[in-house]
Amino acid sequence: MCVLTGAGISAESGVPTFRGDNGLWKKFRPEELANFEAFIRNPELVWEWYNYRRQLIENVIPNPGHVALAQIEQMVQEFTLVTQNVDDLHRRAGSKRVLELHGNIQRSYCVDCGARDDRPDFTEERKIPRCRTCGGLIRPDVVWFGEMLPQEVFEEADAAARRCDLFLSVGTSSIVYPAASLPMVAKQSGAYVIEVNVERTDLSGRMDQTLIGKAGEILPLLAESMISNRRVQQ
Ligand code: BV8
Ligand code: ZN
Repeated sequence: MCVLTGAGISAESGVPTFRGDNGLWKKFRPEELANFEAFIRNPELVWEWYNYRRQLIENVIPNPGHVALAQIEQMVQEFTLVTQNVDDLHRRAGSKRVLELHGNIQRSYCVDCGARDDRPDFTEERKIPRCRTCGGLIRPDVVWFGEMLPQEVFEEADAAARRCDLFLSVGTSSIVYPAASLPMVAKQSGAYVIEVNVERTDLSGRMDQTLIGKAGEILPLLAESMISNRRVQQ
């Protein structure tokens, strides 16, 4: 079983999605913020946006959708969780193994020497954190548009999609590639592909099933039915 999640699974925790009505991209467009050139051009603005999101994420908790996936991980032998989210909520919900395709907002590194710098906040350094080793610019450890995904992580996600028999695509608009290629990679490899979303997406027509509803409501039902199934088998 392989599950791909997007911003929609964190929506019920209070984390705005990217493209929804109150979406993160509403105020700014991805091109203005989530790319390296924008960062070099205006590091203050980009850090302002990431600090805002870090603070927001610090004050939210995982929701029943995250918890359900952590429960399902315990019950399914071959289970791989792949996320596009950078909010760390799957790990905080108890998921043991999370493939983070787009990095993690809690981590940062130096653009010059690559040194990790996971200080919780950089307020003491005004707005632009500098590397303590070489004085280079510190950036969030997330994958921006035009940047390669962490190669091993994506290869592991791709392999999991190819070998699974059930693929869930949860809370993603299926717009951003190469993450959005995974559901069809799974389908072409013979998996049954189910989408969980509050609305249809570009890929809905190619899914085996689209369950319209909130991840925080649908995933706990799936987990409960798996738990009661196990009780019946014992
Ligand atoms: C790449 C991290 C190879 C940062 C993000 C030109 C040059 C280079 C590449 C491209 C190019 N043109 C296009 C591309 C490819 C590009 C791309 O896909 N662009 C799109 C916009 C067309 N991809 C890339 O650049 C990737 N790299 O291709 O490298 C390469 C390299 C060089 C040259 C050529 C090729 C890198 C992409 C990663 C970008 N980083 N985030 C950060 O977070 O700040 S993307 C961002 O979008 C997030 O990661 C997010 O996860 C992701 C996808 O969005 P979603 O998660 O789906 O969120 P969204 O708001 O869109 O949707 C939420 C969904 O949830 C909705 O459907 C909603 O209905 C639903 N929902 C809401 N509530 C609920 C719910 N569902 C269930 N329950 C609910 N309660
Ligand atoms: Zn450095």
